Amino acid sequence: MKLVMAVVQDKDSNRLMNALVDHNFRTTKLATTGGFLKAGNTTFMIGTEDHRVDKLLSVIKENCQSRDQMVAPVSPMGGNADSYVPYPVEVEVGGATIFVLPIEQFHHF
Ligand code: 2BA
Ligand code: 2BA
Repeated sequence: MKLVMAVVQDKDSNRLMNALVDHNFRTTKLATTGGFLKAGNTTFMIGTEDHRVDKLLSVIKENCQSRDQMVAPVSPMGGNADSYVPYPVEVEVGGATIFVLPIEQFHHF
C-alpha cells in the first residue's frame, strides 16, 4: 500500500475530488499553504494499493493544470527583509506536486 500526497491548486481541488471519488479512490483533503507564494493550496492524502498508483497519477494529471501566477512585491515593513521582492515576478505553479510514500502499517478501527 502507498500513501500519495498531492499538493494542487485550490482551483482544481473540487474537480479532482470528484474524479477521485468517481474512480473509487478514498481520500482526505487538507487546506494547506505554499511556502513561496504564502497562498492557500490543497493537499490530498490518498491511501491506495500499489497496483492503483499509476491510475491515480493519471487521474491527478488529467484534473490539475499548471498556471502562471504573478508574485506581487511585498513590503518588508514589519516583515522579513530577506524575502523582499522589489518587482512583480511570474512563476509557473505546477498542476500537482506529488509524493508517493510506502505505508508500513494501515489500521482502520
Ligand atoms: P470520507 O471519504 O468522507 O468517508 C466517510 C465514510 O464513507 C467512510 O468511513 C466509509 O465508511 C464511507 N466511504 C467512503 N468512501 C467510500 C466508497 N468508495 N464506497 C463506500 N463507502 C465509502 P471511513 O472508511 O472510516 O473513512 C473516514 C475518513 O477517513 C474518510 O472520509 C477519509 O477522509 C479518510 N480515509 C479513509 N480511507 C482513506 C484512504 N485510503 N486514504 C485517505 N483517506 C482515507
Ligand atoms: P509554493 O511554495 O507557494 O510555490 C508556488 C510556485 O512558486 C512553485 O510552483 C514554483 O513555481 C515557485 N517557487 C517555489 N519556490 C520557489 C523558489 N525558491 N524560487 C523560485 N520559484 C519558486 P510548484 O513548484 O508547482 O509548487 C506548488 C506548491 O507545491 C508549492 O507552493 C508548495 O506548496 C508545494 N511544493 C512544491 N514543491 C514541494 C516540496 N519539495 N515539498 C513540499 N511542498 C512542495
